Amino acid sequence: MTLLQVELDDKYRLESKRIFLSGTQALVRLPMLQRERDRLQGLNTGGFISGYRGSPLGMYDHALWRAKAHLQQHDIAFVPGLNEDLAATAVWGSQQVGLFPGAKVDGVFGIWYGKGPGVDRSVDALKHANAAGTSRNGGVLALAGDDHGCQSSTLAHQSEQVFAAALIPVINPATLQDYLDLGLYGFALSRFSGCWVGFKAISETVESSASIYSDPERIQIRLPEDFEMPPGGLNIRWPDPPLEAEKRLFGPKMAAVQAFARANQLDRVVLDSKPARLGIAATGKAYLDLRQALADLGITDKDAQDLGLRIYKVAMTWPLEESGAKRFAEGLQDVLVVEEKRGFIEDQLMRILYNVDASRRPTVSGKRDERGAPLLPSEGELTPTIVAAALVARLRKLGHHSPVLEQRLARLEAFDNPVTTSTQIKLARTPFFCSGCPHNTSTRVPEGSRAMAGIGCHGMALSMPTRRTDLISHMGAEGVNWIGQSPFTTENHIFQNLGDGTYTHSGLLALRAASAAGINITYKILYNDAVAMTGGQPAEGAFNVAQIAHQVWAEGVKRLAIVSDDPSKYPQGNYFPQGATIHHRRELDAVQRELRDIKGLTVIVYDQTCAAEKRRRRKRGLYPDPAKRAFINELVCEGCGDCSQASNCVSVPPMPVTRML
Ligand SMILES: Cc1ncc(C[n+]2csc(CCOP(=O)(O)OP(=O)(O)O)c2C)c(N)n1
Repeated sequence: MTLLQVELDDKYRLESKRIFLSGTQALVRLPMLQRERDRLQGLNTGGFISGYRGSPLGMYDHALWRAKAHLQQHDIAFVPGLNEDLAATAVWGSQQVGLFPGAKVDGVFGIWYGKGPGVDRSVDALKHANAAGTSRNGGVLALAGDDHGCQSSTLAHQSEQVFAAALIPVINPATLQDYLDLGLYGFALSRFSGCWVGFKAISETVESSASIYSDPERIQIRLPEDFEMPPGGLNIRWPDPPLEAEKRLFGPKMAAVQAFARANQLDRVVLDSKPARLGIAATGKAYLDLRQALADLGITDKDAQDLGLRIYKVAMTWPLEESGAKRFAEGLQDVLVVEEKRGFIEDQLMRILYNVDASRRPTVSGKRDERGAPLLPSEGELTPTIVAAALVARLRKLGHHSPVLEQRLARLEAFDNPVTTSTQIKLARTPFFCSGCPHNTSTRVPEGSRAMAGIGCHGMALSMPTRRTDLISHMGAEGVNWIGQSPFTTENHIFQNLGDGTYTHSGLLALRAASAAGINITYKILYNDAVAMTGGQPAEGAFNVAQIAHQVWAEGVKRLAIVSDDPSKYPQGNYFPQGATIHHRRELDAVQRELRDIKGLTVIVYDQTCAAEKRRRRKRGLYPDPAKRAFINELVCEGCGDCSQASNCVSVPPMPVTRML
């Protein structure tokens, strides 16, 4: 047997039909597939991608940069946004191509991406763009990186309700194959209905890898035959009075979404029984939890049919397609909705079924059962065992008492929640700065002061008692809570940490707000020359320290200090604003003591490159190796641990005394 010729780039070569890739890579492949489909249909389209990084879509930009040549071949432009809402506006712009003469393409399909809080902060842009609509040969997918488990966020996120508030239909894919298939359906839905289409990307899926089929012709898209397109269509136009846009959105655009989902059966019964009595509707990752729960309970498809189960895999979670939902519920006694976070499908299903003849209407449970008792939690994440418990409870309610199922469930639950004894040690693995991280030094505050944290790696100071750093806000509002606190406290002053990535994204405005409000605050702009927490991307525009210094100077700072590990590197002359002073980091404490006593807005720009970035750059020969290295002399070390404390560095542990004796 000859081995297959396999190359790393196969995932982006359209000739390869079965490919192994990660979720992030699938989202890079998707627009290429769309371009290829268009080409096969004689359409000369282009693609436009913009958004802002943040887990679980933290590495999407990296993957897009790496695939640059492939994207270019497919006429796809990637322009990272300065922040999410500006990126959304740029993608809106991609739909405006063709409104005026000069268009070089038949249409531009767009992808917007953002982490959950990025969706939140972009709602104004999303509402405007969705009301305006997409172009006929364009279409937009809005990727929402939702961190359901709050693994890397300040809040757990779910974007469905936000999209629905903007009347943006939502697709919730369960697998990587769904990413490609439903992604293509999503573009088609967007073109047909004139709506943007929300597309969920949660860590479990986007960070997984799979071998999937990728073929531009795999999906056969049907245009609805039972929908009458209004004169003038549903796509973007200009001029477009707001109330007409609203009428179009509420009326025919929403109807078109339903018609498209109906014609293409986006939501499908994937398992049925004759007769069926318990229906389970599930979506996204929760659908996989359900399948795992069935497997863990030892329920095969045949057993499921004997039990009278019907499973409905919902792909478009909003607006829930009504005819399919009614067909699914027909003849059932009971419906269980399995979805992660707040109930979303459940409420819609209740509404859809409410007016169905009461004698033919099943009870619906999900987050709660029919008596209002909690069933599936909204908080945290679901697990197959949690779903298994809900399933067994519903079967019990239908009169199916199976000792075997109960026993299996008890085993699963025991496995999930092992008994803890008092002798067990509870270990928490808290995050910490990398060795050599500038935040080890920069986040110190002088005796008698405290600091507030911001979004970014430096936020880890929150868990370090020596840093006297408490409270955090969302990205771009750093320090602004002090405007509301300071009039009512005897505390005179606060330090506020702000990463250079966040400063560029939105933080400059927070600083302006502090200046306008006249509060006593010292911003510490932590210039580590990287958006470190999301993977070391450059901040958009790549401002250097001097540019930032001039920008904040113009905001009316009362005192500006530049602190660096190497102050000698700056050019002489008017490199920094006239009033700025330059210091070695050894002087940080003294500088902070001075600035905290000055009334109004003061700023320190702390300049030291991210340690992980230095390592990366050194490997590529782009950063000098240090000429000087520090060692602990074991012969004279007394193991007091002072150096460990002072450096705050995880690589500088005290010497064990026994070794020295
Ligand atoms: C609105 C929003 N978008 C994206 C993120 C994801 N995010 C978390 S930390 C971070 C980077 C912060 O970088 P920087 O301010 O430079 O601080 P550093 O990590 O370098 O210390 C980003 C983009 C977020 N939390 N909120």
